[in-house]
Amino acid sequence: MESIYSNVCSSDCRASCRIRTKVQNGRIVGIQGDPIDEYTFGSLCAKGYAHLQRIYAADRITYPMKQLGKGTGKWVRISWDQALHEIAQKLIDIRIKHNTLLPVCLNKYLGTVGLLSRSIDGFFNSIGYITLMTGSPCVATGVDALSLSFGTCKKPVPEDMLNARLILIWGGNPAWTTLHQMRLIFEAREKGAVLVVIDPVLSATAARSDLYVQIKPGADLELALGIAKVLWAENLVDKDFLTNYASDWPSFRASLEKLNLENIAAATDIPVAEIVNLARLIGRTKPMTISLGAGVQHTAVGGQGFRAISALAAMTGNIGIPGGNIHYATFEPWEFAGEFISLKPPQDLRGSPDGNGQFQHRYVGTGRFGELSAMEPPIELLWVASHNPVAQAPNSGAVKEALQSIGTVVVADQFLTPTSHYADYFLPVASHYEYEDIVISYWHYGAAINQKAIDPLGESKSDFAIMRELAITLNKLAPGFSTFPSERPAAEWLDLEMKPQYPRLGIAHYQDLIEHYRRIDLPPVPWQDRTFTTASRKYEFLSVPALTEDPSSPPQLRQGSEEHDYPFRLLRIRSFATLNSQYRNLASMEVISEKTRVLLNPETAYSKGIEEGINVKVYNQLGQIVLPASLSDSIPPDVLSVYIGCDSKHDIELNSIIALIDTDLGEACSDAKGLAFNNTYVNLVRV
Ligand SMILES: Nc1nc2c(c(=O)[nH]1)N[C@H]1C(S)=C(S)[C@@H](COP(=O)(O)OP(=O)(O)OC[C@H]3O[C@@H](n4cnc5c(=O)[nH]c(N)nc54)[C@H](O)[C@@H]3O)O[C@H]1N2
Ligand SMILES: Nc1nc2c(c(=O)[nH]1)N[C@H]1C(S)=C(S)[C@@H](COP(=O)(O)OP(=O)(O)OC[C@H]3O[C@@H](n4cnc5c(=O)[nH]c(N)nc54)[C@H](O)[C@@H]3O)O[C@H]1N2
Ligand SMILES: [Mo]
Repeated sequence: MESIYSNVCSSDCRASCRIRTKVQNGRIVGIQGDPIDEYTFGSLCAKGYAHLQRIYAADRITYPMKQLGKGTGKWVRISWDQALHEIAQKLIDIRIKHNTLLPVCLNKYLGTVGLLSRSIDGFFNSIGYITLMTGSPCVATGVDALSLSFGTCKKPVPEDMLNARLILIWGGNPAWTTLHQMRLIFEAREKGAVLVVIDPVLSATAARSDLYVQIKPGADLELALGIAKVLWAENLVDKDFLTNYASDWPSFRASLEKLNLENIAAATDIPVAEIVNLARLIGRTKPMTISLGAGVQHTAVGGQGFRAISALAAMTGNIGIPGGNIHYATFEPWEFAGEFISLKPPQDLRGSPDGNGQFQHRYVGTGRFGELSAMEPPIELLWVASHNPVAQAPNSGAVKEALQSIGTVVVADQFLTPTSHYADYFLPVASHYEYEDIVISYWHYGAAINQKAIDPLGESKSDFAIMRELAITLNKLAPGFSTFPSERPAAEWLDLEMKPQYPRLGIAHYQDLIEHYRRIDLPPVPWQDRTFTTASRKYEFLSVPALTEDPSSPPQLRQGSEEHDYPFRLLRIRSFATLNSQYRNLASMEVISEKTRVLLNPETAYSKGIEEGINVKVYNQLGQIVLPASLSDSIPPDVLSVYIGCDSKHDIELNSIIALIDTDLGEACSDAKGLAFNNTYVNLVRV
């Protein structure tokens, strides 16, 4: 018996590719891109094609387990009944002991962007006010920055890049991370568009550009302001936009006039003549569009950097026009009903109010695991889902310490990750081929159904099923503990959550998505009326004087970089073959991707006596890692770049030497500042 199912990749990736899945006798035998998808045109990335191996991987865990001592590796198989009862009893004991559930902490991120994963938040909302790790290690800084300038973070549809004559890729590597956007970039180039890439590393995308600008890491703010100065000085600005649609232009202009281009050249490592040429290209080639990536916003001044870069689009009138604008991210397609999130704990079990008399969660910013150990009441149970913080959060030493110190750590995942090494319970999660769900892309706004193609492998369950069954167990042991409506089937939840989306998609029920390709009806080009959603209803420039150390002195830029004791800036490079910490365990990926290694400039290597392939120790105040060196002219002499490749045998814990440093923004959209992963400095030595 052979059947074909409609699926969609649920990874946290811009593409959210639709997939056609071939099933024979209950087993998936083929995965291919869905040809009806107008964005992917039926092609998948290397990771998508590897789903088949990932689903049936020998090291996938498909039954619940308990570890006899964190970090011992002594896992024993247990039944779901035992796992759920023991965890439920812990929750009940915590409530009895503390009269509040604040000692329970949830740490969840976007291992899946499927709609049903919101049931995890829903479950915890249904039992009480807990400690919630909030914020985003990813887009929060950038979203806040663009919201400050425009009022709302909006973007054009990906295809609008075809209308651009100049494309600036600033701090992103779409050739590896946004494959289908790269196709559109190539098409735009064929039509005559010029591609400029601004990146400290000559990335796969930079290698395909017309003009590559090698910038000093973290100096994007300075470069953007330098370009803005030249645009103004050479009268390459759109006066209509600046007069009628922007606020604060006179003060922004005045601060530009006081900037010194020589200082900017020193801060960015880009000669004045090159800055002037780039500004002329930007000022004279319209429409121009800018694609902003994770690189700029993972620095301590990333938010201000984003605002300064977006100022270039505003000054040149490239806002609200086809082929213009900023491509970044938007949450606009995610306006679901909020049924899960709005669940409330039982009235009589709310616990005690906080200092302000409010009943609400206690928030801890993303990545700040060190803070968990110092809380009162202390954290006694941590639930990690869709996240691998030991591999991905900064300062993994502090993450491990926190996990070690917490009485009960539950990890829900598909594989034994570095995080689950410090867990007491491992709950096996089904892959997205094993239950029905919905994914809406935050990049191209396509809404796709994910059909259940096969039964969950072994005893694995979707996060939804786990939360639902935990609610049932809890209410059996302590009636009325959770308000989670556990009798409601998943399909009904999906329908309820999707109700506000139906008119936007022109469908009557989410299952209509099996036959139809639909996108949320957002305008292809934002801000066409040039009425912004800021307080002034105008585009708002950043305030340059805010950047000076002494506010009373005339506007000037930070000189060079911040204080640090180590000579090399450390950047992590995402691989085309992995997704954050995922896929590295697959043998098929090891074949196509190289192993993890540190890339360094040959000049640096020579000065340190390091040759190709030998092991080097990369270290700083946080610790050290040892990995093979690889010499590359694509890296500036004062930068080291760790390429995270595939090593099925062992994981290199890069983030053990990544410092926890706040970015300048992120709180408005996510309740926590973003993380400046790229502000880490290190040294290296041959071993
Ligand atoms: N294949 C693959 N695809 C992915 C992911 C993955 O891991 N693998 N992850 C997904 C996720 S979670 C995200 S957030 C997106 C991210 O996707 P992108 O936005 O493309 O981000 P990165 O791949 O991190 O690329 C960042 C680039 O910025 C550069 N950079 C570093 N520091 C600076 C700086 O200070 N200034 C400038 N101008 N550039 C800098 C780096 O050298 C790098 O080339 O990709 C998603 N897609
Ligand atoms: N040094 C450095 N660190 C970084 C970054 C960087 O550029 N440099 N980038 C940051 C960014 S942008 C991001 S977004 C984060 C990403 O960090 P994470 O969110 O930790 O990303 P992943 O490594 O993809 O881990 C997701 C986990 O969820 C699991 N998973 C997949 N599907 C499901 C599911 O349906 N249910 C459950 N329960 N689990 C599931 C996967 O197996 C995997 O273990 O990393 C950040 N960390
Ligand atoms: Mo991300």
